[in-house]
Amino acid sequence: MKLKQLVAALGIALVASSAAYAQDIKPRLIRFGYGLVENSNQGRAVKLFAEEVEKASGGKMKVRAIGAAALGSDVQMQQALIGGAQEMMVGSTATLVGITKEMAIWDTPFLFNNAQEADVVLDGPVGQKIIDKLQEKGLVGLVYWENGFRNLTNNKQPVAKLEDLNGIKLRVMQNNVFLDSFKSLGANAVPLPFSELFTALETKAVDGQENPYNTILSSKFYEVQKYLTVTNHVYSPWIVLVSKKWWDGLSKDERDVLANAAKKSRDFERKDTREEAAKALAELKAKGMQVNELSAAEANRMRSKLTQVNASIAANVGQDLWNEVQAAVEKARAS
Ligand code: TK8
Repeated sequence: MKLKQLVAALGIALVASSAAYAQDIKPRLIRFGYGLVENSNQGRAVKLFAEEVEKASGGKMKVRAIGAAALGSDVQMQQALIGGAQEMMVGSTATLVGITKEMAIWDTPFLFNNAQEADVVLDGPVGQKIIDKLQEKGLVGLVYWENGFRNLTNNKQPVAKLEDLNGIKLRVMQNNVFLDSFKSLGANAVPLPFSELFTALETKAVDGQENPYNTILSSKFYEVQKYLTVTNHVYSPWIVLVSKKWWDGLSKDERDVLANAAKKSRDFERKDTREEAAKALAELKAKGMQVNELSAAEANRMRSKLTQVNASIAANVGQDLWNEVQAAVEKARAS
């Protein structure tokens, strides 16, 4: 490097670092809780978020990532955020419905045909509108991540037709839409936090559950579940949340650091999740799971049963919001 270039490079470095220095950022410790294990799509994205926050804050803001529900279930962590005892978390929108009823819109069976539609709608105006509803409850939502399309597993028998679900004790998320949906299919639906699920399957307290391939793999459900039925019955988002109590005390620069890192983590997470999902089914088969697809006729029977919950979702979230989401999906589908 010539001297002139060196001087120029040093100058740029100096300007860049003084810009970082001028930022209004204090030392902060962020306890970030999540439900899955570290070696999962969720764990990897939390790690990336932590790295981005540290980098952008010049090491002042530190994220302590705490997985495997060590800080509690989704519902317990939400309460800790509201009370200000924990700063951040990521979890299913479905477990938030008790706090913000509008979140139930994302539980609509077969709302999205593919992940691209989900991205457009979740990241668009109506997705933001629903995120904004969290504020009055003491939560700030930053971004939606992909949990994914949910599929059914159980340990009793292959589910090839609707009647095969009769009497199967099926764990569902703590959410009335899921409870009603699976009751209407004839299953004996039992709400349980995710943190208790593996043990419940292992001890046969429940026979089955439903989650995306990624989770069935990372949570090792294949060790305690024999049958997997490809149902893709709903697309589940995750949402990255911040305690509003804590957020209100942050500077604009600090909030920007978190918001930018959250967007980076979202893009990373969706890509990672989709790559993993594309390989996960083959891996689950290799681990010994018996996988079946539904015939078109049976898939339709299940679909028409499941979509019977639509009217009650619309009533709960409000007809206007329901219509707005439907319109956004149609627009995304047409584009
Ligand atoms: C993880 C949960 C999980 C969800 C569930 O905390 O409970 O089945 O799919 O991802 O949010």
